[in-house]
Amino acid sequence: MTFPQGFLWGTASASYQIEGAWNEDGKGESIWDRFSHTPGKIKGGESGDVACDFYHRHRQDIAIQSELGLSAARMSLSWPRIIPGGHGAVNSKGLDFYDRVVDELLAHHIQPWVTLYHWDLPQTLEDKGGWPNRDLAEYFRDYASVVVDHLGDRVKHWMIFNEPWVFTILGYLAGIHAPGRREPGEAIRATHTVNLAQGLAARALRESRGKPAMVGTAFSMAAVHAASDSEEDRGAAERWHRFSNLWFLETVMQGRYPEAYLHGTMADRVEIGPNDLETIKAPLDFIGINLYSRAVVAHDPANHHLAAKQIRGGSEEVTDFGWEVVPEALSQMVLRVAADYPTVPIYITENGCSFGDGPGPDGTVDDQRRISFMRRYLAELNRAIRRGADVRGYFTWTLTDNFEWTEGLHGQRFGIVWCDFKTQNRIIKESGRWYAKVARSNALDFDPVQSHAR
Ligand code: IFM
Repeated sequence: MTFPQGFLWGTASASYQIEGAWNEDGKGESIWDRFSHTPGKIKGGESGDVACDFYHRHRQDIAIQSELGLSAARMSLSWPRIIPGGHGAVNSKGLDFYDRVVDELLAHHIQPWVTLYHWDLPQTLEDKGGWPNRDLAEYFRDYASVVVDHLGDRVKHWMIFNEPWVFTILGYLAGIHAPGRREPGEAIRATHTVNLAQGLAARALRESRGKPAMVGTAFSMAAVHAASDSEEDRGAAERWHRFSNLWFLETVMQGRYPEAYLHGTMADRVEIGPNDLETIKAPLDFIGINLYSRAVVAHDPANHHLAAKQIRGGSEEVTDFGWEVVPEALSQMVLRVAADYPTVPIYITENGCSFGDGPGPDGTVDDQRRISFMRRYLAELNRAIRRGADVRGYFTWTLTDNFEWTEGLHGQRFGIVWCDFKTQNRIIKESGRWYAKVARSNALDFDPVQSHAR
């Protein structure tokens, strides 16, 4: 199975999950610093204070990416490292760090794909109300301008947000991610501010003094499967799809909220200003899809908004996180997005799995389950491409095992490179070596029988 010429192969990462150096060189506190320093929030009381120490070890990690023959690296910037107070004064040492990382990637012929925001909001802005506060949209636009003015001469591919649905809903509704609030009304308001911020930042990135930028966002997506064939369950699945997959995509592409509610609209729930939808609409140059699994959804009259609930899928094969392994979810999702936006290129900005396999007696990490997972998901991606989807690259989550949010450092290992968090020693896993072969040959050796052997 070959991939289109020029197809990009990379890994994805996020500032808080790998950088460490949480209070070095003038960096401000982020909501994830505050959250992980609050007892009881993170498994084992761990934090990203040091994480993979990428702040000091980025040269080594970029050398590994180069050794693997990868052509692109997705990374995110820490807003409080660059603007410690969220808006206003810029910390030049923060920008210097990202200069070093971008220059090192380019020196290894690896394209930097930069995400502006992967969840580490400056705590000062949370103190002003966080994402439910509309003012944040403009602060975010200003941050985007600072960043693109500085890096835009070298960075050509930008993602505005990583998984806007996840950080608004888990952060402000479910309360299991920073800032840990459980306020349903505020959560929906947060989604509106983030949509405004997305539109404003897209313009800021395009107005940069540098060369033209390609602008997208990395959306969390899961193919939604109805719990049964009943009309009610199918309706619920469609509403779930619109809310969880399209809430930030249809807005930016078309300037309207998807019709996800059983009764009423977004405008009945949040005040939408007269020009808001115009501001929000800023069609993206590419669509980033982060996909790990599927969602199985049933009708639920107790949910007054979506009248839907996610239920257990029941697949036997799951990752250590308990996420169902459903490779066809990737082709289904890609083909659906491609059908909705046939002229917009798609990139898989995240896909991967958590399996805890560690070093064996010979020192190697033989993570065959990860290889099996990746091979089957990539085969499905290849199938979607053959059916006409314009997919131009794949970023596996992630390079090194890292800080997996509430699961801490040791809870879930997603890396193709083992990280010993005590010694900071790295070992390229067998999956990393396998992925390197795929990237180098731009092709997948797919044997359906072997690929199911676990
Ligand atoms: O680690 C996360 C990442 O930050 C966002 N997408 C999902 C990954 C695995 O949970």
